[in-house]
Amino acid sequence: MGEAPHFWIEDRCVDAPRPLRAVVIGAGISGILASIRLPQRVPGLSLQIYEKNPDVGGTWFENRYPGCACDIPAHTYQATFEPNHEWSQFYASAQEIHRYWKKVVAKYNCMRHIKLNHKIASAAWNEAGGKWEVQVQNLETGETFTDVCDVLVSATGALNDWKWPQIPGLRDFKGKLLHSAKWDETFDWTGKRLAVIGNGSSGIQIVPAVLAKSTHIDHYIRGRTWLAPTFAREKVDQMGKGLDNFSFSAEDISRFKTDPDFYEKFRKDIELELQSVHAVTIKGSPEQLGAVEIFTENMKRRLAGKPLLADTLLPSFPPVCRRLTPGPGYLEALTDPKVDVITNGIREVVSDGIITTDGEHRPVDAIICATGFDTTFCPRFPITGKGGVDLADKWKQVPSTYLSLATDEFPNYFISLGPNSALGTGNLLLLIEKAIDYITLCLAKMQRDNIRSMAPRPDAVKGFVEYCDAYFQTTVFSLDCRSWYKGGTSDGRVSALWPGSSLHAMRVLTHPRWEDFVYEYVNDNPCGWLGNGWTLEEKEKRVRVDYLNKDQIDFPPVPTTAETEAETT
Ligand code: N01
Repeated sequence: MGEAPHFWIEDRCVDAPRPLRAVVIGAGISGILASIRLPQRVPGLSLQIYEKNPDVGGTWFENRYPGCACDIPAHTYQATFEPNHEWSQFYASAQEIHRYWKKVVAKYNCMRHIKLNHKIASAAWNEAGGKWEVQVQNLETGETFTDVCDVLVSATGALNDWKWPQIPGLRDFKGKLLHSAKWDETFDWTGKRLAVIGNGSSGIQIVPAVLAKSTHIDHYIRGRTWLAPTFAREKVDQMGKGLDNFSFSAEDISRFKTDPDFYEKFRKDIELELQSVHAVTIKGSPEQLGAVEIFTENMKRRLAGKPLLADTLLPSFPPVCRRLTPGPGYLEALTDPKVDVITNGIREVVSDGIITTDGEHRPVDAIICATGFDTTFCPRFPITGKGGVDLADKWKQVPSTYLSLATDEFPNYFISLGPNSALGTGNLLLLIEKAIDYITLCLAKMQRDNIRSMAPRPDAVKGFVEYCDAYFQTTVFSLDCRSWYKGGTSDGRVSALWPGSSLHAMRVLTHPRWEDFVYEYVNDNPCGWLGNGWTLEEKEKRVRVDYLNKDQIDFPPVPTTAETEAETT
């Protein structure tokens, strides 16, 4: 007698989808897209999305600081399948973006999958059961319960964990203390002296927005930064009288709504421009070297009111090393007599203001910290994978992933906007859509192939980490500038960005390389995917032969006589 067979016939049809339950953490843009795409493409999926906030929208719900807007053109910052014909501004405000995503949620009835005011306390992989056990806290009742699921998707966003800056005495300040990401909307800065700390993308939006009503602004900038010329400048100018201070006129919006060709052309022209600048990220490229000249000229022109400021602001590091923003109105605001740009370091905060390292004391009524987020990718709740390995420990030195989407030792765990997923140039929303698409493909494979668990192979993770490190050496991101791309350091590892262009990411994520994963099968049966020799249609007595429909046959091209003759001569 030979060995006993290592497989057996499963009681399932070959095309019966394996029942799956997925939990998604967060209902920002990633979570909303997951709530649409996962049920669309994964048959019979049981899906639950938990959102800690009382509303959907993530970043665009939470960030309410004055001037908060998207510094990427609105027509390229929307879902591909849900073009908005009503954007009122070239750079849409946070409120308008939030309204857009609320509309998407209503249209696709996403709320049937979303529970608001629910926060994840912990998640642990149960190896024996092949399930995630997720502790969820209902923030309204305080009750905690366990949700058991096959697949866990983290859609918490990379820029969500805001933090106070490490400045001595900050808590001793007796005036109003604010953080850009935790804005107090009752705060009225009319007639107040303000300190704005930080010149990242948030500080750059806040300064011009608070200028008019305040009496004075001390703008503390620790490092220099490049400001980009406006994206699609020609397009903006072509809107002629329509684009006043980046707002579309009623006529423009009416044309967007009634003239589909005009809308499509506008949208694609801007997308094309956004997707055509990757070369500027490469060290020493003509585009990178040219950018220095173009950006310098542009910044000097905008700083004409206080020309000496150019010496204070123009960086020695190359453009794009830190995140680039056009910052409409920012440089112009710095030239206002009401604004002082202070480059001396902050020594301490005292009860009525700020003292810099040169000993100067500047009293203010309010301090606005536009000082950013914790971008170390350390998970905000305990999450343990195979053998109890803790993700926070695993990622302490290097947040290692496979394509930013998953990591070894964490089966059935997927991430949208994980480490090495952000973009220095290009279209981030497209990339989020692609990441969600990739996750749907993985879930569909698990259903089809009767897979209990899948995780990237350790060597695939190692390979991606090494690829990232080698790739970034060719780019300006690895040069000497302090940036959240490098976890807030000047010389650290580039842990936030995708290693390539936005179009490169699209191509990579379109076709999963299934050989880069390890699999375990339901019942440990490696042939379970073959089922019991039946299809569902046969079992349910509803056999169809639609495969003979003309639209389902892949007719091969027939060579023309000329082509045939050319081949034979
Ligand atoms: O944060 P940041 P952010 N003392 O980390 C300074 C996205 N976003 O909130 O450069 C003094 O970029 C710090 O100084 P330095 C976007 O991806 C998008 O502005 O480290 N200063 C820096 O100037 C963006 O990149 C939009 O020397 C201190 C600033 O604070 C990301 O969010 C709009 C300090 C922090 O800059 C983060 O931007 C806004 C200290 N102790 C944001 N600590 C869109 O429009 C920190 N700083 C899409």
